[in-house]
Amino acid sequence: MNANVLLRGCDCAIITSPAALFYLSGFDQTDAVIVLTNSASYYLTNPLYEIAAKAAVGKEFVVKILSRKEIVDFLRTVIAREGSVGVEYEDMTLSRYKALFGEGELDAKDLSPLVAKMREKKSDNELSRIKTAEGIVDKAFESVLGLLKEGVTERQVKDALERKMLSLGADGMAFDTIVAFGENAAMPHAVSGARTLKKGDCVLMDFGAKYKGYCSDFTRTVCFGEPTAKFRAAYDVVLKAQRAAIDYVSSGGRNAKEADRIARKIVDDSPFKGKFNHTLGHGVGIMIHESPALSTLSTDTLADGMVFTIEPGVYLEGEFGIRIESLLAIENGKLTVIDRSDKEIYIV
Ligand SMILES: [Mn+2]
Repeated sequence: MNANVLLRGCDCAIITSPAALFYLSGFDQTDAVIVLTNSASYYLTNPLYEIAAKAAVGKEFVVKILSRKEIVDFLRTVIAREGSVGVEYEDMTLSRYKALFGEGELDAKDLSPLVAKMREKKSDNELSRIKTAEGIVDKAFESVLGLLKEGVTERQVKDALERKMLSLGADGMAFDTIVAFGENAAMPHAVSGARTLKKGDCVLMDFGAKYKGYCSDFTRTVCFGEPTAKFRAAYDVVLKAQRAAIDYVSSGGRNAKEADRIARKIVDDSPFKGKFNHTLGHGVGIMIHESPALSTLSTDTLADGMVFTIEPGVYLEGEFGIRIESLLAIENGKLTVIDRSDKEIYIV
């Protein structure tokens, strides 16, 4: 899908979200704006980025170096000249909208759903960057297991993981790394802190690298010392739920809502009913969370070129949390599991 799709419902598309700027031009930075019309495509940016933008932005764009005020003036002129205009509702602020369109009724079309669709199916080049990013996390995971010793803090393990990802070639983190011990792992998005590791704790690690603009996403939960029977039972349920959802997609199942239902039913038919309290998965690309959605409300169909996670979990307040996350791609009709690390219960 190329940029022209954005002009299907309007004469002029104003693109402002960093993900769409990067997707369309290969270069994003704060304050840049892409303007697409049927006759020309512009990349507007300020003098701070003149040299970088001219080097990085694709040849199909006319790069214009303008002050912030001149960018607004330029956009107002284009808006006045073109018939209908589209903007990204999910990115445009009200103050910017009013500066461009005045105080009248909202009449710009919403391009956000189209922008999400446009980015949903990955090219070979995009897929290869995502695979490289996931290869980095696989290696970082393996390297950090040796650090799990009594008394180490969540924060120390997090720092080690991030240093390892950078040394393996990551350009940065795809999101804030989560390392959570024991009862802290019951919070799906725990913040890593000074909690020290004790015998019997679970260790949940959810992290991702960014490589050439693309994200990876990975979660494993390991045990430090012998786990309880309850933990083992919960781990088995999560792993079974993940395998069932992956089997469904790999055998040609393409309904994202059904994948969620299959995994959730396994948890809900177990003693851990209701303890899988988030969606099954999400698309991954330039952004860590993007289309498609694998959830109870999803209307998405999983199709060729899509990259997405399958990450069921079980979370017991005050006790432990377990999540196992894989990154998957559909390539030429076949499902590829991109992460390679083992998923069987692992006791350090
Ligand atoms: Mn994820």
